[in-house]
Amino acid sequence: MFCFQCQETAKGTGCTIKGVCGKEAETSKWQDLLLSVVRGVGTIQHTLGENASKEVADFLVDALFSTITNANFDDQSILNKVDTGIALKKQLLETALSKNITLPNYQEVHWGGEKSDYSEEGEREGVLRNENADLRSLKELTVLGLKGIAAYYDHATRLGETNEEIIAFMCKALATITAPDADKETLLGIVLETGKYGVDVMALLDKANTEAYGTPELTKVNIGVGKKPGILISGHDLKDIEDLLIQTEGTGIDVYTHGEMLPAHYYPQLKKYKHLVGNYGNAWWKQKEEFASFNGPIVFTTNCIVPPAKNANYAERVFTTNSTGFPGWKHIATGEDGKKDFSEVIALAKTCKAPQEIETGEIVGGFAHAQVFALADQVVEAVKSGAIRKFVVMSGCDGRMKSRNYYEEFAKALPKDVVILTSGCAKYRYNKLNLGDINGIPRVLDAGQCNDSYSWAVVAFKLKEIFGANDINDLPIFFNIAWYEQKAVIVLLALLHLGVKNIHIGPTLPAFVSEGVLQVLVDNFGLAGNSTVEEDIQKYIL
Ligand code: FSO
Ligand code: SF4
Repeated sequence: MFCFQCQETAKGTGCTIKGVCGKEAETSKWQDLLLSVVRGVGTIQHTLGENASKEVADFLVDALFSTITNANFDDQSILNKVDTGIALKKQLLETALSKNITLPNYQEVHWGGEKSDYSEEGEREGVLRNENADLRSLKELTVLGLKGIAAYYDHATRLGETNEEIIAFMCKALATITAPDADKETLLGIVLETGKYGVDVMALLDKANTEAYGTPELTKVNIGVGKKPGILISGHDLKDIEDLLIQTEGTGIDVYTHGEMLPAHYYPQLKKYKHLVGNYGNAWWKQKEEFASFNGPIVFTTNCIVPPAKNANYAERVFTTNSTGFPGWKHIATGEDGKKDFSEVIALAKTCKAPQEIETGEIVGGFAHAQVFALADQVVEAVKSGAIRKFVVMSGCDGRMKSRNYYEEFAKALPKDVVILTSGCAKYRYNKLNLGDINGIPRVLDAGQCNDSYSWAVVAFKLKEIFGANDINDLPIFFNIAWYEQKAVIVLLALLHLGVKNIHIGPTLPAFVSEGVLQVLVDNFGLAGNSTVEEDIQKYIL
């Protein structure tokens, strides 16, 4: 196997025996196979020059999403997606034949899809099939960005939003990276264009979430526990938590959010449920301990699964939905009506003890763009008077690496007149530190999930307008982003597309960015890694 798509990749270069995330070599091979089918389907669809059918769009989105780090560890689930893709590819090949359309002569297009060849094809179609490091890097940057787009698109679709242009771009990008002779310039172009569709998909999801559940508002979220049994729901899919809240109403079961589901509390149409009682635990990587003490069922709606220890006491209590999966865990499918039936989860919860308390207090969030605009006068006044010196966007991911202490220490060391703008699970490093406020404006403004990084772009453009700045980069905003998986890749590409320069990413630079490509990103966008807390504060804040 060879996988280097996340920040925790082995030795900072690539996992070759087994994933640091727990992904087995066999699973990695099936994911490589699935991605080659995705490239084949995308290329043919693009060559046909027509809009993808719902089946093709659903396949591409689901397949890409399922290969995100920590999303799906279930070989059978991945292989079922391969089967679906091959069946669709055969239909598309027939369409091309009937219309006399000549298809490119790529392996991914013409491979017949015989089951007996799956293994060999999976081996052949790994990341290292591209020998040139820079071309490989650009192709991977594109596909990793597409994975992020797919995840956000999936959530938006679940709330009824679709966008043919995004799907068409996916196919175009897949066709571009499948071409064995694609040159550096073409590939760099497609990487940057991926960022444009990153902005579009985040805007689509923002619209889907706010139209369905209202505009996020300033909210205090309890981090303690109640006395009733609870269900813990993790991940990003707001439709799933809504279904769960409706079905648990009046049952005597409380619902708690975990990890990236915390922002559900900020939406009026979700926070109205009295039995949505709090947020339990921290970012994804602490789940082994926190799921053990939660005592009740856990529902994963997206990636962020950590394989449980062999003797884990919660393995029987975990359920997956959407593109996620884990061998032996129950998967709850989406019904014809787009809803899920959580009755099995609820029945199990009734037999469980209430969660064990691991902390008490509350955290404040809900500062997506509309809420920040509501405070605009206050914010502008504070900037003009000098009460706010600077904003630091510290969006992104949390993770296991010790070096991530940087972010907690950085937050603590910031002068008291600096405001942190956050989103994604990176916030768990500093959202419980009680960093205070500036004239009533909290020093940590949490917009929501990683996709809500979009809010900070909207806010930045609004500030540019208010202050009459020529360039977004002239504003007193420093971008210090933590990354872990591929949704952070699309957030980064989206920011580059919007013209944000001098973004710092850490705790390490991506292994999939080759030296040559890094140089391009440094030269054109001022992309940089972070240094020590002291140095970075000195250089970029003071
Ligand atoms: Fe992932 Fe990062 Fe959204 Fe976290 S991009 S790791 S769980 O911030 O949040 O999905
Ligand atoms: Fe390694 Fe990350 Fe790939 Fe898992 S997702 S195999 S940890 S690079």
